[in-house]
Amino acid sequence: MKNGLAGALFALAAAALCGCGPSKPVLHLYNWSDYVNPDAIAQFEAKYGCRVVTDTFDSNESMYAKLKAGATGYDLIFPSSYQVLIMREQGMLLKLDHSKLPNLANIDGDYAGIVADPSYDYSVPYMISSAGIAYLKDRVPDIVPSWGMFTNSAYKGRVTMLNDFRETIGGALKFLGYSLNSTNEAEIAEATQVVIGWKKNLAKFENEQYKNGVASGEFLFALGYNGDVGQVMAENENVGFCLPREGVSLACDEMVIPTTAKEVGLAHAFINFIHDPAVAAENIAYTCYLCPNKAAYGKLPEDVVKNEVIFPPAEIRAKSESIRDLGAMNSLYIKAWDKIKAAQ
Ligand code: N2P
Repeated sequence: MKNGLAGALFALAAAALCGCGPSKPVLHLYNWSDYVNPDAIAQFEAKYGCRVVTDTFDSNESMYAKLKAGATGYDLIFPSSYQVLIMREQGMLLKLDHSKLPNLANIDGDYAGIVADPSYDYSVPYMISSAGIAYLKDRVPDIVPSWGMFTNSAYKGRVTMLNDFRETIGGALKFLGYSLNSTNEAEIAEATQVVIGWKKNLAKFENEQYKNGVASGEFLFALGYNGDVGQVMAENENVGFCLPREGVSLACDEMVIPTTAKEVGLAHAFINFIHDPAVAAENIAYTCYLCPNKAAYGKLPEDVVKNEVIFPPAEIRAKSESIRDLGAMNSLYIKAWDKIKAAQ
């Protein structure tokens, strides 16, 4: 009895010393990198008395492959709309409880055409993104807002494109005047030859290092995601960004709860928190991506509202498309990508 009491006191004292009381719940996110304002995460942790741990992926396909290989332990995942539909179809997603998501009312219905499901049954839009050209202003004075830039051999070996078959082959399809969701074999074959030509000018296909690579001058221009480039531009005025005039991909990355999630309540709380107007406004300003939350727009500083990296001009939007799941026809792109990767 005496020993028991002493032991308990010792344990209490030890806990007080190391600061570890009863352990906090942990919300596990599986997200793209540099995609959430760190202050928002800190605010969420304080509000809900939890910790948020983030694992990152650099393409829908690598995320999906990891889940299919058996990775569990994630409470909230951020796939693009076309990938959401594949995961939903396969029963990988939990139906959302709208009673826990009052902020759904703030979502901007203008993007209903590109989200996976405008009734938000299994997915809630997070950010709209597009891929365009990041470049160094002083080193690429002849920059042209066109996919044709990748054909220019003057910058051979100092250029990168996304290691993402829908984005990069999609760019070649737009360059040729076709849909980036084409399922026409002849069009995809033509686009494959275009990318094989581009590859001769590239240092590599890559999804994350281009940010610092362009800023440091290692790469002179790169196909990259608008917000990531916007974040670099905020620190380095020699970095520019343009959207190819032939049109680009407009992606909506969405928040989904996998059926294997443990912290389902916290995951709902996070989705709702992200669509709080003040949180959404600060998240847009920090990430340079567009959270489609109409209640947030009025809270944005003027320079953010005018930032064309975040809000693409209407004429480009009109020529752009969202990447769609092509079902069995996806294999055409997978085969094309294999051919591109094997080409010298
Ligand atoms: C964030 C990249 C997100 C855009 N680093 C991908 N749709």
